[in-house]
Amino acid sequence: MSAEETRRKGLSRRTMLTASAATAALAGSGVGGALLPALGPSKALAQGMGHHNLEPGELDPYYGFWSSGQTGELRILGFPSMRELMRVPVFNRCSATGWGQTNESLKVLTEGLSQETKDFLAARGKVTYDNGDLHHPHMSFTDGTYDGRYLFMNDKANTRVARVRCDVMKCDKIIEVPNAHDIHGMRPQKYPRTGYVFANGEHEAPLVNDGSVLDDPSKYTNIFTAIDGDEMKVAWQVMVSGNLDNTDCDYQGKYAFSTSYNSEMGMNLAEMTANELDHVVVFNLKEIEKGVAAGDVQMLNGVPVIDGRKGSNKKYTRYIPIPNSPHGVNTAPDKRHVVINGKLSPTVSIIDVTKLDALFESDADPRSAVVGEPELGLGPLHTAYDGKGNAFTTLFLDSQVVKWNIDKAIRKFAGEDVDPIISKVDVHYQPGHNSTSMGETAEADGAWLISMNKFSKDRFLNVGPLKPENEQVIDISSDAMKVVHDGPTFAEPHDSIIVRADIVKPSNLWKRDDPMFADAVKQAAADGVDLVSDDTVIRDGNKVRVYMTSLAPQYGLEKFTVKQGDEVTVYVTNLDDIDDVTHGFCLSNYGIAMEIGPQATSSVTFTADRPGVHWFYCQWFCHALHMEMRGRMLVEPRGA
Ligand code: K7E
Ligand code: CUA
Repeated sequence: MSAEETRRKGLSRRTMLTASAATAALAGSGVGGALLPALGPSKALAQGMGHHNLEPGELDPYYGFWSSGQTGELRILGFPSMRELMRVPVFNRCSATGWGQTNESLKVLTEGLSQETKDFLAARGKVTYDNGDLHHPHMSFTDGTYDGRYLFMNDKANTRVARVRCDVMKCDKIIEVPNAHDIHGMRPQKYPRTGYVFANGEHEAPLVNDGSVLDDPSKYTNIFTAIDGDEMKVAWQVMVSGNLDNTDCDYQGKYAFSTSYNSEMGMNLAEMTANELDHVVVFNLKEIEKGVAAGDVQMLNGVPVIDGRKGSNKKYTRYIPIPNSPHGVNTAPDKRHVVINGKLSPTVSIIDVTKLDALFESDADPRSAVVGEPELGLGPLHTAYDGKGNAFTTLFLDSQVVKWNIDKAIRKFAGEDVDPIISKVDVHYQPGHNSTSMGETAEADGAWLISMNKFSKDRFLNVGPLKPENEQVIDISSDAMKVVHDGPTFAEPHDSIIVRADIVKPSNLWKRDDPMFADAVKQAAADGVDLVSDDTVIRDGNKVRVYMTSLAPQYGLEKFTVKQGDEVTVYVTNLDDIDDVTHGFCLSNYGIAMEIGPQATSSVTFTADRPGVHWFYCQWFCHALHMEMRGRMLVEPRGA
């Protein structure tokens, strides 16, 4: 270790805050730096020893995949350092990358929309939505743990589900889910693999929502959807009673679960919270598949819809009464227990999945599957796990995270005099989701917890009436949970997953045969153009296709000429094959900008309706002569 590194360690305020008191005292005297190397920062991190801060140049042991709520993007963090590594635009419009403007992104954003939605948007001069509400990012599973293939995420605002490819960390599919309203809870199947992506329609509405039924809630229904995550197509849907909040599934590949905070099917707050008991819906996947195969469905917007409503008396669903307005549902890494978080009830309810067969096979009392119901505190919303038999539940109203033991809670429920609560820690303030490292998989490692708090109030410098949220990293390697980091963040990270870094293996370069720009390759071939060697302009009536390469610090064309009113498509192929050399194409005063990754092709189409000289330039810093990376679009005036 160099003298400089030793000094940094010794003086680091965070080291002092997070190391043991003895080490901190020594650090203050300048000796701590000598002690710390024995642990080694990376080793300490992997062991959850409280060293969430990294030295410059060190890599995190985990990826964090973060939602951004109403911002509509996916965020990638290094964890536990909480350094934001990347933003992946999904449901939002992105100025930097051109997401929502390039032909490649517009294809992803539009191909999964229904004709009705396309018509609705077209009447507003749009081709896609430009907002989204992304709550729940989750990775695909194989055999009960993350497999590094895909990330799936919901859009509550416009009833969509999206997929991000983990090899390039770009969104490659977005589908609108028909018949459902406002996708909220969403989880991938854990076993044997994903497989299905389960998606909850949160809000109830008439099944055929064409205006023939309006203010008659007795005719409203809710829809649970299973999406084929490989094809990104809806496999089947189930009509259910009560609205649907969050969802999860078991490790057997047999059941999925959805919480319902409004079993009353109420339309206003008083009606929605009237009952002491709401429910969790249990979906029997095999029976539903059989029912679909046997044709016990109605086809609606091209999707088989099965009736699983209360009293439909079929084998598809069971309703387990749960107190009161349950919110999160989280399956434990013990592969057996599922925790339903009470929200308005101070309890969580523990379901034992081995007791579910009896519900379907012998019509046992649905409550017989509940094996524990510990009272934890006020406002339990979401639960995470350490893989050692303990659970961590956020208490929204108490502004706390409570650590409790699953086995003790079950024993208490059976009449034993034990206290399942191990410890509580204050968080700042009002936590929603929490996540543990690998905690929603069978490989939960018990190192770290993140508490995603809805309010930061006084924790940071005041930035005006709109304040950041606050995410707090908590060391859970010992029973006394320790908050080691405050992380201010913009709207609004509901949910996150923390994935061991070795599982995620993104590429450094694009492959020339990537499906993302296959249409550009096809069009070039039709024009007799080789994207990697040709710089040329093809005129096709009033359509003009400009093919241009980019190699730092130059475009293949220093200028191109079109006529006013032409529909112009500019294809830029980035020939650089060095890591991290991304180019841009920004056409000034035309509102156009896009990213072109190394070895990728990106394209954008626009009407050249402003005559004159228009500069285009590279807006992604790529070279010492980046400023010089520019060219001109010459637009001949109409009639010239
Ligand atoms: Cu609790 Cu949308 Cu996951 Cu937010 S939901 S907190
Ligand atoms: Cu190319 Cu900047």
